[in-house]
Amino acid sequence: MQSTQGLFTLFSALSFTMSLGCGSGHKFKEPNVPVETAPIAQPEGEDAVIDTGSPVTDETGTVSTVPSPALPVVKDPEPVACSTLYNIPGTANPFLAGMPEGTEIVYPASVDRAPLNSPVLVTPTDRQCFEAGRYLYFRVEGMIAHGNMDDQKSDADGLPTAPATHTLESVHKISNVKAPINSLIGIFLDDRTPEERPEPPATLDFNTGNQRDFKTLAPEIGQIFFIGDGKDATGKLQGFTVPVGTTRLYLAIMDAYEWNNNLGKLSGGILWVKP
Ligand SMILES: [Ca+2]
Ligand SMILES: [Ca+2]
Repeated sequence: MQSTQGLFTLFSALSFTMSLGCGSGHKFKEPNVPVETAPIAQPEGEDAVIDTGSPVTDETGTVSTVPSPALPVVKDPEPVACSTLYNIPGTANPFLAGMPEGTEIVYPASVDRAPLNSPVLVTPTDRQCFEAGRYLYFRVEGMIAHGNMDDQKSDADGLPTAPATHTLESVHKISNVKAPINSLIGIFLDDRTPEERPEPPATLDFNTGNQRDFKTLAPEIGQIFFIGDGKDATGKLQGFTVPVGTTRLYLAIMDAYEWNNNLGKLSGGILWVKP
């Protein structure tokens, strides 16, 4: 009988222990794990720190002077294409971005019209590359001329000796911009036409070398920004942050007025670091 009682006591103790762990009212709570918000890697960025084998203290407090084996160098991932190939004619006027066919911008000598002078809408191959906060990069090739003279030609960085701004300033509530003539410029839009926005964003200024030599740039919806050849003075790709609400990206050419007489074209694609 005593051994039966002993077993009963043991069983009761086990049941009590299990009820503490699994009984109702003691639901297991997941620990709060922060969602990883790792920044998107910069292209061609600094390599990971190389282990130089500096002294390491072990659990016993002994300092080891034996060099630890060198860690492999981890390179940041290279950006890859996130759009179909685009072609931007010199006649692409950024102030017609998102505007319907038939829209006109009247300059003293002639008129720019949509869609003939509309900027180029970039089609992403993956919608995720237009997610807010993501960095886009640009691959750009070609030559542009802001008029029909040979000495008006340049690459996508534009003519640094010819700083420009739109003579009509902000149009359709798209911001004005200051940038070298001929340079590649861009504008993010949401689903609204630009005119539905309450105010045009501030005018960004890229007319000095320093102003163009940013590592990253975060333009607003409806705010024209300089892209140039997409690289800084050291040849490194510049990152452009996608603003909240973006559904469209237009690319155009910098001029002061009258895009319809421009020559040449730029081509390329947008890039991203695939998550
Ligand atoms: Ca550049
Ligand atoms: Ca022109």
